[in-house]
Order: sequence, then C-alpha cells, then structure tokens
Amino acid sequence: MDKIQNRASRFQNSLNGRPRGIPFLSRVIGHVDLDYFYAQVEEVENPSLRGRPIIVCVFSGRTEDSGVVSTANYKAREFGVHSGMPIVQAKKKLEGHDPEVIRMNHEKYEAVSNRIMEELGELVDVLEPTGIDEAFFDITNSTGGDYSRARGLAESIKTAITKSENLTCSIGIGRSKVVAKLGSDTSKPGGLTVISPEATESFLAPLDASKLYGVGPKTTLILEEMGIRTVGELAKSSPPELERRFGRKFGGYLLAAATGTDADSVVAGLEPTQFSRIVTLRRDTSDPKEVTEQLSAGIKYIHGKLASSGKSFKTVTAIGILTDMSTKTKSKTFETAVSDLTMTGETVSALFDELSRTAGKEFRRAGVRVSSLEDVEDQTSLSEFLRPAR
Ligand code: TTP
Ligand code: CA
Repeated sequence: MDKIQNRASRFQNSLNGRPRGIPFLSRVIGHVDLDYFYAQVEEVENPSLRGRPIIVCVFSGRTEDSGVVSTANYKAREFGVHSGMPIVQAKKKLEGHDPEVIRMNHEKYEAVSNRIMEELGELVDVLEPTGIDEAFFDITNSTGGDYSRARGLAESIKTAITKSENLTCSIGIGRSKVVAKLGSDTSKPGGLTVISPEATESFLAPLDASKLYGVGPKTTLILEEMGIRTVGELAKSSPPELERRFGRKFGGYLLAAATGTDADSVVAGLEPTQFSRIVTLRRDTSDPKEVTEQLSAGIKYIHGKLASSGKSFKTVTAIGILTDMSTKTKSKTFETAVSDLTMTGETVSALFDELSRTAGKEFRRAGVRVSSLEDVEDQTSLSEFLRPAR
C-alpha cells in the first residue's frame, strides 16, 4: 500500500513538474504496451508456434515442473492460463491442446525491448520506459495538441514496431498518464484507443474503479464500502470523505485519476545509444548525390536530437535498402566524438559514394545512423579537432 501511495504522491507532486506554457488539458500523452511480450517474441522467432498455446516459464529447479508461468500467449489464456500460475496447473489446463512450454530467456527479451525503446525514442517527443514492454510518451509538441494527428502518429508507431520486430502492441492516447494507460489496457491486444479531452469523462465514467492505476484490492474494498464501484462514481464522490479515508495525497490522487486530471509529466528515462532516420526515396536510384540530398532533412533531424540530448557521436553509418529489399551499410568511426552538421553531411555523402559502387542494385530507401554517443562536454567538436594547432 505504501508503495502505491508513494507513486500516487509522485503523480500529485509532479503537478509542479509540468513544462510551463503547455495548458494542462491540451497535453497528448500515450502509453504503449507490447502484447503478450515474452511469448510473442518466441512466436516471432519460431513462427510455426503460431496458433498453439505458448507458456513462457521460470523454472525454480526444485522438481522438473516447479516454477511459474511468466506469461502466456492469448491462445493459452483462452484456457484460463495466466502470469504467475504454477507451471503444473497451467499444463493441466492445456492438456490435449498441444502446448509449447518455453524457458524464459530474459536477455533475449531485453535485447528486443532495447531496440524497440530506441526506435520509439526517435518517434516521440519524450519517452519514459516503465517496464521491459511498456512506456509512456509525450507527443504534445509534435502533434500541436491535435488528437487526430496523435492518432496518425500512434498508427505509425504500431507500423514501425511491426516492420522492425514483427511485434504487435496496444496503444492508448489521452490527456494524462492514467487515461493513456487505461486506453492501452482496453485496446489489448493489438488495438489503439484515442481518448480526446472532450471524450475523457464519458470514457472513464463506466470503468471499474479497480482499473485505475494505483488502485489495488485494498483500495477497491474501501471504495466499495463507500458505495463507489465505477470511476464515474469516484469522480463525483466527496473530496473531504476521500481525504478522510485515504489521506490527503492518495485521496487527492484518486480524485485526479478518476477525472483524468492527474498531472504527472512524462519524464525521459532512457539514455539514447543511437539516432537514425530512414526515408523512402522519391525514385529508385544509384546516384549517391540524389540519395544524400534526400537525406539532408534526416541529417538535420538527427542533429536536432543530438543537440537536445547533449550528445555527439563517434560512428556514422549510411544505410541503403536496395530494390530487392536487402540492406547494405557502410560506417565511419572518428577517433574523437563529433557533432558537426556539415561534416556529417560530407561523411554520409562519401559513404554513399562507396556504397553505390559496391551495391550492385539501385537504392529504394536510404538512411543515416549515428552511434557510439558521448556527452558533448566530454569532447571537442570536429571543426575544433581538425583546426590546425597554433
Ligand atoms: P504484461 O505487460 O503484464 O503482460 P504481457 O505482455 O505478457 O501480456 P499483455 O500485455 O498482452 O496482457 O507483462 C510484460 C512481460 O512481463 C510479460 O510478457 C512477462 C513478464 N511478466 C512476468 O514475468 N510475470 C508476471 O507476473 C507478469 C504480469 C509479467
Ligand atoms: Ca504487455
């Protein structure tokens, strides 16, 4: 309970952390949650498993089958299997249904998660990963607070994750973290729920109060004693009564959550390890000049990302996706980290020169990636580095 209340008070305290100048109600916050994550990663690795019940398990090693189910795919869930269930019990429920029992491989899931978080970080304004398979994000600036643009951006996030990792996810968009999280919960698996500020009250009202973030069984019980079952009922309940029952902070949080006015902001939580941009060329070409020209906006974008995160890079990579969809890359690594826009453009151009000579086919898409990032204060800019010593 203490833990939950701490979180709740963090939600409340962050009222002060909201960036100035952004009116609270026009925020656009998202929550992305990968579907049946560990089990889906296994399905992607071994597509012949699709359609069969899968349980990813943590074996304790005491007896052959002792341990618990870490997660189950939706096929297995149809038979009543869920996370945390003893393996023995899950196997019983799946008897005769040809289940696949897989040992959990955390490193594998973490590697996929890291790649996805990096990719997401480039698509949104601020990304706050909150677990191996979920993150909050803020897209207020890039959408200008427009919820139809937010829907488009959320759709492109889903497409990007499907393209790069072949994984599905659920996304919720709303004006607060609580609303966004409820949005992704209600769209599982594979869905997208966009809750505009105007639709927030009617979206929240019928939901069970127990669905609210931070509301566990104990709180639910007390709410029931107060005659409160739905979020709508909680929103209309008496603030002094809530305060009396739950204390000032948690009571205040409950009311804010129920009205979708929780003010916690999305806090960047991941150190980026690379930035990249890939574009589809206006036409297939093997002319490196044409490619570099069409990448100039992408290079500027990467420089913006570097500047806003206070990073510079050591390695720059030219990425060419050819007409047969194969990918060819060429990299250059500098001895000292750099952050010079002109130099990046020139290097990318030289790399595409080389790439086009060896590619053997025309480019359909092209991209740039900078990696081996370092904090800017740790190094000299390339221009400085190249300047002859006096
Ligand atoms: P969840 O997001 O709770 O669950 P999920 O991704 O398996 O399914 P969905 O989101 O579609 O409902 O958890 C993310 C991962 O965390 C999950 O794949 C496995 C792991 N996990 C455990 O190891 N034990 C648990 O009790 C839970 C709930 C999750
Ligand atoms: Ca999930």
